[in-house]
Amino acid sequence: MYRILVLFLFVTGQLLAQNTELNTWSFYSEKDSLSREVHIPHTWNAEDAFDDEPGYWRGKGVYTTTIDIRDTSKVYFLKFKGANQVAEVFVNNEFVGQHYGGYTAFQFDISKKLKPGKNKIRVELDNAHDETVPPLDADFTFYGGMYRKVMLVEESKLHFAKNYGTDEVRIDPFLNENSGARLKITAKVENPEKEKFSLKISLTNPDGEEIYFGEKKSESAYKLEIPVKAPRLWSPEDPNLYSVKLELIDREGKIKDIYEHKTGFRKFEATAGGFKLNGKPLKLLGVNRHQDWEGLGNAVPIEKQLQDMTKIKEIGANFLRLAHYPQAEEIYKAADSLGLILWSEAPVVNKVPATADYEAYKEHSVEMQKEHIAQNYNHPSFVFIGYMNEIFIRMVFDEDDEQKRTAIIDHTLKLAKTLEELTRRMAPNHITVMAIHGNQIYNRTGITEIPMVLGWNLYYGWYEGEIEDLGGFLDKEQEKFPNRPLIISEYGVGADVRLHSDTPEKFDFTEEYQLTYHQGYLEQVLERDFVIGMTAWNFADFGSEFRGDTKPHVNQKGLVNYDRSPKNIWYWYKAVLRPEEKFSRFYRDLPAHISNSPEKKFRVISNQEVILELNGRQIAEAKPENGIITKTVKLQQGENVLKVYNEDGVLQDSLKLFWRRPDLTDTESLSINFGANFSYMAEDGEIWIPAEAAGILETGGETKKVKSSTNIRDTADEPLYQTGITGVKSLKFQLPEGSYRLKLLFANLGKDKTLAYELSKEGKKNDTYLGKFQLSVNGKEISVVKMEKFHKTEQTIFLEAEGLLEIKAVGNQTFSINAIRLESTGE
Ligand code: GCB
Repeated sequence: MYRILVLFLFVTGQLLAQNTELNTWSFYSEKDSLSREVHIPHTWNAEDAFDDEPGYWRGKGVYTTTIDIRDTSKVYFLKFKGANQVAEVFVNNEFVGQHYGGYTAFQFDISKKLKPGKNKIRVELDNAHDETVPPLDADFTFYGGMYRKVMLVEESKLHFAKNYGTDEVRIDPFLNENSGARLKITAKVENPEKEKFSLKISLTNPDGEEIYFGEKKSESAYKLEIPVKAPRLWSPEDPNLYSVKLELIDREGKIKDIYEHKTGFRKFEATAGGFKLNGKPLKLLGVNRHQDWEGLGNAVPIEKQLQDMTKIKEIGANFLRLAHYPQAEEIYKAADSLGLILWSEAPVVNKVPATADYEAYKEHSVEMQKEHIAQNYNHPSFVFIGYMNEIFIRMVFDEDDEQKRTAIIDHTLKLAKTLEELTRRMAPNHITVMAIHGNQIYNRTGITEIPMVLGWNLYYGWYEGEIEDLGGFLDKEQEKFPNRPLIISEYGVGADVRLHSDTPEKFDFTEEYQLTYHQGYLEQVLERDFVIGMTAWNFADFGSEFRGDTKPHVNQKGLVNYDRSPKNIWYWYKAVLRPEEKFSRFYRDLPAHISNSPEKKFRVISNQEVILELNGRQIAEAKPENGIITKTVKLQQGENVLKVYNEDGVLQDSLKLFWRRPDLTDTESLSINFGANFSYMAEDGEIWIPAEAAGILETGGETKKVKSSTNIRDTADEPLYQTGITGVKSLKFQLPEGSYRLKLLFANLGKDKTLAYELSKEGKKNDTYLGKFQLSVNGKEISVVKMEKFHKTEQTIFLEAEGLLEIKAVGNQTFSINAIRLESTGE
């Protein structure tokens, strides 16, 4: 079933050559010993990283295809833009090369192994854990597969030399002291047959006009310098791009190879006084980005990925951290043309082994950083270069042995120095950077002295402390290290758009807590000039298999959902980071207000003064504070219509809101979630309210609220099962006379584990294990079967009520319960 694919001329990006995208492969997985046809981009973990089974398959997959070679006077390269994580490549069953690391491109010259006609390509790819390949551990899923493009690149024998997965051409734009600029270009040429040729160089300005043309005689290496008068500078507001074109022309005037790339003239510096772009101070504000997508894992078509870049630009970001690994080439190109300053990094995350694996781990890290820099160097957006993230976090959590800690620290420092030195050598005009977690171990070991700029990943108000603690922490760091440029490289909280609360609290996963948190962080950072920038964690929700948050296997700190639909916070950023683009939009929570009180707090996301209207009557003129207008209104029973106008009376947005009381007098159902401070909208549209809001409840026994962060099996309703109450002797509700279906929801939450990233280390360890127990419901006995850990069960019973519902433990027992739903059967 081998197939050859579309041939086409590839003219964008770095090279012009006859390129064939190899899209269709036969794929054999060692997991199931089956072969199937697959298409690139491909991963084998798009599904199993999200199912109830802990873990995801990490092992070997074998891809095979055939290519048809007609012109043997050419040279051929197989280029992989990203394959996770160890690849071995064979042509006609002969080994051609091996590559470590899943996030950088690599290519092999396969010419010598080819014969005219059909040739067989085999790629053995393995994503099994390997102690020599970074990242060893991280809060994201290491999907296996050839998830970026694979190309057959056909070149003339005379071509630009290749190294580290790219052409050996370096472009350095420099601004002179006066208003002029110069472009330095170095290029190497592969010319095995010592042909005579010429190199043509042209530079085109942002309007497409050629402003320089030159021609050089045959050389194996070039060092060129092109003067540019009055360059139009590259910046986030005005990302002016120039085009560089280099052509190798043979004696007959035929073009043998072309290298084309966009460049931009800009100058940057980062000091403790702040960041400057083109001599002007610029506060760097933006987000982090992971590359995966709901339902697709990391095998995400480029068109989709580019939508991310527009959405990031749209909120007014000028800065983007590509965490924790180099991303697709097109992402860098989009950053160039949109004007996003990049922090790009190699994937050395969470730990460095202090074992016999260290040397190989170091070698692979060094290779990755070389590829990372070589492949992205020419992008004007490529400014901050990193190579480590929270590198001591595993040690802090897992290692108590002093000797072992010392060894880990020594090895990590050694590697950090090597990577720093390498980065400064390969990219002497760039800024080096490292991200660390909120722990003084980094200052104590001196690793913080190694990079030029330090990035702190700070989660005050989530994993530890309170939102307001941020400022104090920053001030202290600034006092201790006044000359150190500092960025907040991560800050964020999990937010599930199905959860809403007017009393948001830490770790509740409500969007309201997310809003409060981001408001607090931005405010504290804007007050401090010495913080040169910040990037929110994360632009989008992303896959992290081990997580058991309210949506298991997903880290929900995104400003947009995993499918990229915006959360409220995305609009809030847009309002505050782009004050010139006036808009007002109702903050969306749940479509119904189920409460005894008609009073409802609502919010408008806005960067302008507004007029508010409720059910056709003007209720207020209001001004936003920190991007939000908050108003409490009295609703009428049933439907309410809210409208917001700008000062000129132009309608900005409208919202329908339904109010009903939490009883069964007028409605058919009531759903109550115990132990929760939020209302939850399930997939079927049912809104589950917290027991307190139901307001009709009496509980007997010494009850305790419990909360878990574990994936509950066989349900997508984690928010119902992850909270509950234990120690209950009885529950009493008033119910209008009638017949009902009562559903009781239970879960065995086991012992709650400490979250991997819970920085305060203590964690909460509730033993919420449920044994088998007997209940009586209005006198009728039922027994709840013993559940396995992290499993749930439900009991449905029909009852006639004469004004009361009473659920009681039988005998001297107590019980735990997670949620109940009452539905009138209408009889
Ligand atoms: C961090 C890590 C990042 C995690 C994040 C989190 O500090 O750098 O990879 O995803 O925290 O959400 O816990």
